[in-house]
Amino acid sequence: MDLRDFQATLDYFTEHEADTVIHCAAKVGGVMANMSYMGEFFYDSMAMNLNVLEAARRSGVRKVVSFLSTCIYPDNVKYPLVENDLHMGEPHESNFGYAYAKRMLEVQSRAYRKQYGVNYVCVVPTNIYGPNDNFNLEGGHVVPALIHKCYLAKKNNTPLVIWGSGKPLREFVYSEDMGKLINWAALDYEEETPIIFSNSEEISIKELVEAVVEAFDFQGEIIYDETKPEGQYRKPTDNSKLRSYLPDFEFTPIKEGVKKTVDWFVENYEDCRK
Ligand code: GFB
Repeated sequence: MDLRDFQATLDYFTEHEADTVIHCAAKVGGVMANMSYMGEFFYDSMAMNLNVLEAARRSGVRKVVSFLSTCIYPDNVKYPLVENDLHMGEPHESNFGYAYAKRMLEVQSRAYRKQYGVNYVCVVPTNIYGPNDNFNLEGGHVVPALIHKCYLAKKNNTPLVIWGSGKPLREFVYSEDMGKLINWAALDYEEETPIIFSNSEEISIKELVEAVVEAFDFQGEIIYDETKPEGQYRKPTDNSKLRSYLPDFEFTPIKEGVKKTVDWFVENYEDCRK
């Protein structure tokens, strides 16, 4: 159903009587999509969040795990980011519509804990990538967009064009690792304060390009188009809270995750989102 429609959402939750809800639904996209559709990113995500948590509450859902993102944290804050910095200033101008809608999801979860005693929690992943991602060249995030671009550049013998200078830094997490962490949170995370899910390992976009190029054995020209948006320069995280719970959790190294995603994309090219 359309989660922007409260009655349809409530009917669905009432009919299915869930015990736990994992709330991943939002209007999502890369830096260009966020900048181009700021109003929709705010309205659609706000509407979905309000409806999902309220329908969950009314239908007796005991636990909701909601997704935030490190990009919703303040742009001017002492790095690395820690969980409690969430409301300590304006987010980056490139995605404030999405960012404030997600911040209000944290506020709604906390308010519902206080009034209704429900165990609604929030997790904060860094940039997620992997199989089943959105490989759209304009609206997708950097990993899927570069994989799609490199596939076409190799096939058509054309240059691989990267947005920006390649200098910005990002932390990436492979989707299957995120799945395992979410399962843990659904079963065992009870705190009011969000928890950051990251490996706290920054790489530059240039290093990411090298991983994609290596995975495709691409030999062609690489062009950096500095007329394209770069978003935040960096958003490094402190994952010591996660490590206090899961000291031995192993994250998939970026080269291995990129290779797996490239293989999945090539195999599913016809049917994947793009
Ligand atoms: O993944 P991305 O769109 O999101 O961009 P953000 C990451 C970096 O990759 C930026 C560069 O510095 C881009 O300039 N980049 C280089 C590219 N080539 C490309 C390309 O072909 N496509 C894209 N998309 N980027 C998002 C937020 O910020 O982070 C969202 O806007 C969301 O709201 C997401 O939260 C996790 O990391 O800049």
